[in-house]
Amino acid sequence: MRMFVNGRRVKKWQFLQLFTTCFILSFMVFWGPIDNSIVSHMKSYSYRYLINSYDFVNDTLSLKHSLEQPRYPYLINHKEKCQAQDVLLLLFIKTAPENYDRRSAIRKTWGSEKYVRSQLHANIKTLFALGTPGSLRREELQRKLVWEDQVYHDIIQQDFVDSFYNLTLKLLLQFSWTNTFCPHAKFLMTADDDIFIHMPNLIEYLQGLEQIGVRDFWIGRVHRGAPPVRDKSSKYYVPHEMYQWPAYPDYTAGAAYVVSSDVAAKVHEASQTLNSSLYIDDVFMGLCANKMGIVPQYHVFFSGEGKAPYHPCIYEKMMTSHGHVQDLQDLWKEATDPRVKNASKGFFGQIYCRLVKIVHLCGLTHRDTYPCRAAFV
Ligand SMILES: *[C@@H]1O[C@H](CO)[C@@H](O)[C@H](O)[C@H]1NC(C)=O
Ligand SMILES: *[C@@H]1O[C@H](CO)[C@@H](O)[C@H](O)[C@H]1NC(C)=O
Ligand SMILES: *[C@@H]1O[C@H](CO)[C@@H](O)[C@H](O)[C@H]1NC(C)=O
Ligand SMILES: CC(=O)N[C@H]1CO[C@H](CO)[C@@H](O)[C@@H]1O
Repeated sequence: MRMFVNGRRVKKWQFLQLFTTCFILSFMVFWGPIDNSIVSHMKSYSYRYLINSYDFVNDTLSLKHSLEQPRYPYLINHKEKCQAQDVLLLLFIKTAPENYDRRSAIRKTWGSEKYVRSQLHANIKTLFALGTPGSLRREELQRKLVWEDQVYHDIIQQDFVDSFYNLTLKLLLQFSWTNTFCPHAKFLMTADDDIFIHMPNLIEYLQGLEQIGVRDFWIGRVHRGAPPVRDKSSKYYVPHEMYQWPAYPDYTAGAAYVVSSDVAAKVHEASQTLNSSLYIDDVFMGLCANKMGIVPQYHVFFSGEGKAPYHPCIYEKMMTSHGHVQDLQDLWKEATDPRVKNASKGFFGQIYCRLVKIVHLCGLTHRDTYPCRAAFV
């Protein structure tokens, strides 16, 4: 790039880079000793520029040999799942052995391959990613899982203990399964089992992207310049030895994100070379992508922690919403009803929906779902 810009531009650019670096350094020096969460956010946000543009992170976290990556055998597998088919989307749902009810609700709603085929005219493959039960009722739970799989044929299980601190192993499972058994799926999505996905909206969106042959595609709710949690009492605590910088590279919330097949392949490649002891799976995925030079895109209708407001004007645009267990089936019925589109029809419908979205998304009491700017797209 630089070779093609003229001399004055180069100086200006270099000056800008120097200025930014000084600004960041001064920030780190003056604010360094003060440690509270606002400061650490501001510090990390300024640091983000460095983290995203240099590759010292991958150098430090790289393994000497890729054989060092832990490998766990499959206990339940479906090698044939993707074979000889044009697959638009491979959908991996991260679930725990005891969450039978959640899987059951997902199979009846947004995870249904049959619904997507018959109503949306697309091929998706839905799989549940699992480790082994860690509790006392281990053998009983495992037996139930095997039965469940004999009925639905949609469980992929590896021989590691299913726990929060093993989520990165589950991430490795998903990317390595995709790489081995389903590299031809146009898109890979990974989602939590307490999420709602508006399949009609998502499939329509992905079909549009497939037509233009999108590459380097990675979308979700992006965390920019997020600082590692250094508070030992937090579930997300990460010790300094595990990750030494004040910010993570930009990454998408693990609740739900989508990547194109080329990104899935690159992330898999990188995941074989990085130390996977960092147990926050979405951050680890961000490190892999960062190593391959892939940056995430923010989609305003991928939710964060919170639930989307219940309203037809929202359903018309929503992609994902977080925290749905009891209400999943009702929400599915309501949000995918074809009459939802009527609310925003015509000139007045559009004004009405704009106002509804502003009220729901831009108010002070608004919880963490879609950002205010989602009301204006
Ligand atoms: C992760 O899985 C491995 C392999 O089963 C197990 O030895 C380890 O205890 C698990 N870690 C946690 C924190 O559950
Ligand atoms: C990975 O990093 C951890 C520190 O977080 C370290 O203890 C471990 O030895 C590293 N593993 C490898 C294989 O380098
Ligand atoms: C919504 O629109 C459809 C046509 O798109 C129409 O058949 C239906 O009656 C409308 N429903 C309501 C409640 O207005
Ligand atoms: C050790 C290691 O793999 N370092 C890599 C970090 O990323 C840069 C750019 O992608 C590579 O050139 C290094 O080899």
